[in-house]
Amino acid sequence: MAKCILISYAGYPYTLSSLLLDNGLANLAGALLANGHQVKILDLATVTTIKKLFPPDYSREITALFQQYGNAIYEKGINKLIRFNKKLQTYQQKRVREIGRETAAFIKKEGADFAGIKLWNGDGFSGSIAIAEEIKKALPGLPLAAGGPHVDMFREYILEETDVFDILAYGDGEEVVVKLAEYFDGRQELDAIPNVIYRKNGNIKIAPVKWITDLDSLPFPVYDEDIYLAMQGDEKIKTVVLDESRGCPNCCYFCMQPIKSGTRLRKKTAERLVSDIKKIKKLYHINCFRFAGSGTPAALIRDTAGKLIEQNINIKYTMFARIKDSRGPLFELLARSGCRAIFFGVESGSQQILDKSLGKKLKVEKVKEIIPQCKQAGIFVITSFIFPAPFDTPATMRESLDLIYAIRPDSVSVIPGGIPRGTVWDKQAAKFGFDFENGKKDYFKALSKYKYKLFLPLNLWESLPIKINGESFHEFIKKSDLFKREVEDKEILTSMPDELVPVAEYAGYKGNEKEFRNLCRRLHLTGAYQDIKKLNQEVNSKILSL
Ligand code: B12
Repeated sequence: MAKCILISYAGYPYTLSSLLLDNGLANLAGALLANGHQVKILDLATVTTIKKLFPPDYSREITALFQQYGNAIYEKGINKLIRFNKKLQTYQQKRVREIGRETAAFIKKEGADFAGIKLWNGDGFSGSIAIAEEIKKALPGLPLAAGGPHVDMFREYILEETDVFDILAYGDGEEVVVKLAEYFDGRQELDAIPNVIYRKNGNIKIAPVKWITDLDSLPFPVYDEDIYLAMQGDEKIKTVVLDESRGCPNCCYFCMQPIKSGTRLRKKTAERLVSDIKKIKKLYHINCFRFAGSGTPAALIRDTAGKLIEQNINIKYTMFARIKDSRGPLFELLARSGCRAIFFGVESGSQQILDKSLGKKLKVEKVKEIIPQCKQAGIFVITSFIFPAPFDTPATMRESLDLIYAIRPDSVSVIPGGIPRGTVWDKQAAKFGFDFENGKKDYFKALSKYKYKLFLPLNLWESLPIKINGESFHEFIKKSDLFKREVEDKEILTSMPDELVPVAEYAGYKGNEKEFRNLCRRLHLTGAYQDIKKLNQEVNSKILSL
C-alpha cells in the first residue's frame, strides 16, 4: 500500500472563493483511502498562506496607498501601485520557495511514496513549480505526479515548461490516482494507466483518456481534519462543492468544459446526491454547498430539490444552470429547497455573436424570458458575458449592454474572450480573427505562465502574443474593462460569484452584496489575514450550526 501527500497551491489567495473547500482533493483522498492507501491533503489556499505571502509592513503600505488616493489610485497613484506590485511579487516569489522547503520538511516527517500536486494558473503554476523543485531538492527520490485544471488546459505544454513533474494526469483523477499509487507500489505498469502524460525515451507519451461513466461509483469525498489538514480551525470557508455532473455535449466554440470533462454528460443520481449531502451534514456539520457541474442538469436538480424538501434537509446551495433547460416553476422549487444563487452563461446580447462567434445555441428572447423568472423566485442571479468576443463591434456591445439593462441580473461576470486549448476557437483560430503573433505554440506557452497583476488595471497587465479582430491583446482587454464599468455605472454589480452569495448572507450582507464584494476585495488585496480569519470564523460558525 502506498502513502500519498496531495498538495495544492493556487498562488496568493486573491479572492474569498479561493478559501472554499476543494472537492477535487477530497475526492482523490476518498479514492485512495477506499483502496487501502494512505493520504494527507495539504491545501495551501488558507489564511495562513495569506499571512505568509503578505508581510505586515507591505499590508500597511498598500492600505495607506488606498486610503491616500481613494478612487484616484489608478490615475494619481498608479506609479506607486506599479512599484508596490513589483516589490510584492518579488517577495512572494522568494517566500513560496520557503513554503516549498516547509512542505518538503512536512513530507519527510510524514513519510510518503509519492506526492500528487494539483496545478493552477498564474502564480499558482509558477509557485507550484517552485514548491516541487524544493521538494525534489530535499527528497530527490520522491516521485511527483501532477494533475488538476491547469493540466487539463495545457497538458504537454507543462512538460515543455518544466521537468520537475515525473507524471502528469488529465481528466477524471479518482481512478488514475489509485493506479498511480499501485504503480509507485510496484504493482502496476505506467503504460497501462489512462489519462497520464510523461516522457519516455525522450518523447512525450499521452495515454488515452478514460472518463468515469457512472458518477455514483465515485468515492465519498474526505474532509476529516486529520486527512484534509486545512479543515482544522478557520483556515477555509466550510462550503462543500458537490460533483453532481461532469461533461458537456454542447461544445460552445469558446468553452474548455468538453475538453476538461468530455462531451458526454455524466451525472450522479438524485438519491446518491442527497445521501452525500446527508452524510456531509452528519460527519462535518456542513450545511452550505455548491454544485460543480458546468450546468447542473434540470431534471437532476428538480429531483434533488424535491427530496431535500420532502426529507426536510436544511441547506443553502448555489450552482451553474442552463437557460435553455430552465422554467419558472423549477426556480420556485429550487428556492424552497435552499438554492440561493444561480450562475447562467449568457455570454452576449447579440444573436449574431451567440450564433456565429460563440456557437452557444441560445436565443436572446429566451434569456429575456427566463432571467426575470429566476429573480422572481428570490434567487440571486449571476449572468456571464464574454466581451469582447470575436466579431464584436460597438453595435453588438450595445446589444449586450441593453440586454443586461433589460434583465438586470443581480451580478454580471465579464471576461474577454481568450482561446482555451482544444476548443473550436483554437482549431479554427484564423476564421474567428485570432492571429498568433509567433505561432500557436508560443501563445499557449505564454498563456500557461500568464501572471495576474491584481493591483493594476487590465491595461497594465502583460501582453500576450496574439491579435484579436486585428487588435493587440491590450486594446482587446481594455474594452472588457470598459464594458464592466458601463455595467457598474448602471448600479448593476459585477464580479460577485455565486458561491459567495450564501457566504455573504452568513456574514450579514444579504441584500448588500456590493459592500461584501468590496470588503472581500479590500481584505485580500491588502493581505488583511486577521480580518479574513475573523470573517471565516463568523461564517463557519453559522455554516456549522444547525
Ligand atoms: C467548483 C470550482 C471551484 C471550487 C472548488 C475547487 C476545485 N475543485 O477546483 C472553488 C470555489 C473552491 C474554486 C476556487 C477557485 N477556482 Co475554481 N472552479 C470550479 C469549477 C467551476 C469546477 C471545478 C470542479 O469542481 N471540478 C470537478 C473536480 C472533481 O475536478 P478537479 O477539482 O479539477 O479535480 C479532479 C482532476 O483535476 C484531478 N486532479 C486534480 N489534482 C490532481 C492531482 C493528481 C496527482 C492527480 C492524479 C489528479 C488530480 O482529479 C480530480 C478528481 O477527478 C471550475 C470550472 C469548471 N467548470 O471546470 C473552476 C476552475 C477550476 N477554477 C479556477 C480558478 C482560477 C479558481 C480560483 C483560483 C479563483 C477563482 N476564480 O475563484 C480559486 C482557487 C482555489 C484554490 N484552491 O485556491 C479555474 C482554473 C484555471 C486554471 N488553469 O487554473 C477554473 C477552470 C475556472 C476557469 N475557467 O477559470 N473553484
